[in-house]
Amino acid sequence: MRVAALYDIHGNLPALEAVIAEVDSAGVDAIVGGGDIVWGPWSGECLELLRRRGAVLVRGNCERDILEPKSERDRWCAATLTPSQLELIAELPLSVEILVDGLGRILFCHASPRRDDEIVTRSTPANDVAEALAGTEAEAVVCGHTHVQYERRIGRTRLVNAGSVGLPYEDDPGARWALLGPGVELRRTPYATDAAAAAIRASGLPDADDFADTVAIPPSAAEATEHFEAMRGS
Ligand SMILES: [Mn+2]
Repeated sequence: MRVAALYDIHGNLPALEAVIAEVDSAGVDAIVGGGDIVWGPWSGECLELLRRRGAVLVRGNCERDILEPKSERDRWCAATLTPSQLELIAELPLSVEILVDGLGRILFCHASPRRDDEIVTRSTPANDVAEALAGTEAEAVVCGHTHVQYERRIGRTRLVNAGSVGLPYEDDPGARWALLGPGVELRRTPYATDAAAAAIRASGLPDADDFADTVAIPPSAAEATEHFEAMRGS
């Protein structure tokens, strides 16, 4: 069993299409869509592509936000989804477990096993991470949410952040994801990010410029990690 973990796609269809092409050439048995599939320009199209590919999906905070919209972007994204797509995201589980060759039982969750919006970065103190993982019996946990890839060991648990397909904060542009089994590979898939940014600007997404700027010229992983750790502390 080999699994492609595609997290934080954020409705970026060109990024997802590029990753799926690479997933196909890598040869996997399952695709996991690790939450925050939506909340971007082509949320419905991304959901359909994953659904067509039989992906196993978990819920992120953005699926929750769209179902209980508070911001203009929440409402705009919700309006782009069909009733059946809204029903699909309302039924997603917080986590799923899959047995993967060479890695054992892996728990896939968006942010942490207990919350869809908990911040765990590569520099979060190990004691705090252990608390977030408490009660998890899986050999490995794959998370996302903070859009920076990493791999850590916390006690006996291997913790992998798959990074973000659609909106990575990783110095260089390009989609990030993880290939699992028998090892852990943190992958980068280049795609036409300038063309994607132009299409995002024209999509009608509220605050599209911020989104497009991040796709074209991402912030550094160090900067993003520092920002998230400051949020965690506050
Ligand atoms: Mn998230």
